[in-house]
Amino acid sequence: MSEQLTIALSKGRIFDETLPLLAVAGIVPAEDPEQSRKLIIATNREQVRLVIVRATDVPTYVQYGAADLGIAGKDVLTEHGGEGLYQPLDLHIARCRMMVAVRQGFDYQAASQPGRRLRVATKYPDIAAAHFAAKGVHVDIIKLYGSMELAPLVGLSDAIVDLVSTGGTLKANRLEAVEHIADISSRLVVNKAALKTKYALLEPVIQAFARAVASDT
Ligand code: PRT
Ligand code: MG
Repeated sequence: MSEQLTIALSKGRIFDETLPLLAVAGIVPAEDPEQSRKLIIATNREQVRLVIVRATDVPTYVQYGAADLGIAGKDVLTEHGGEGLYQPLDLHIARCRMMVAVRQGFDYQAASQPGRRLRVATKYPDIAAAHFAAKGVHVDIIKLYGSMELAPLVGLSDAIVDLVSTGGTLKANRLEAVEHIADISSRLVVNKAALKTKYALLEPVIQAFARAVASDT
């Protein structure tokens, strides 16, 4: 049996922005995951297949070797911890910013003074906790799985820690960004064991991605 290369990707912006990079590596998916219900997608190359998973699950599939490589946001990777993963490349795709945001007019300065406790809703409890700990601000973190923007509007939290790209979602919900935590982009992640055992298959793909990124920046 010939060796297989399995690439973990999430649907949506990461898949869309990865297509041109895959093309440089000579890999073209046989189907569009937005149109198909299939979770395993073949490509033009017999040895290469894609698995379509939730963005937050990409590092887990790669960590356990269910996928040899994958593409995941720095936000997701930081929260996962990166165990078992080699991260050779910043792909500069799916770029956005991790921000603290509050209701427009909310006195964030006063609410984050020493002696106060700030309630923060987020999908990123580790990133949020580390950010406020470094500032010496006491926080209660409320873990959510989506639509963080709603939390301050209905009194669930004082602030949110979330990703901002155009700023349109904050604006539509009368929220404002008050602090920048980190610039975010997506990274190539590779299973550390696969890097050794499947080096001949993996190396050209990693090199092609590196070329595509270099020609784009
Ligand atoms: O959507 P789903 O719940 O399935 O999973 P997901 O949200 O984790 O996946 P997806 O595909 O939406 O995001 C995948 C990755 O894209 C994230 O892990 C980020 O690294 C990156 N990325 C880049 C973003 C954004 N930009 C972004 N704007 N991820 C999410 N957003 C959301 C943000 O959370 C907020 O709700 O878009 C909204 C803000 O957008 P603007 O343009 O209104 O500011
Ligand atoms: Mg999303």
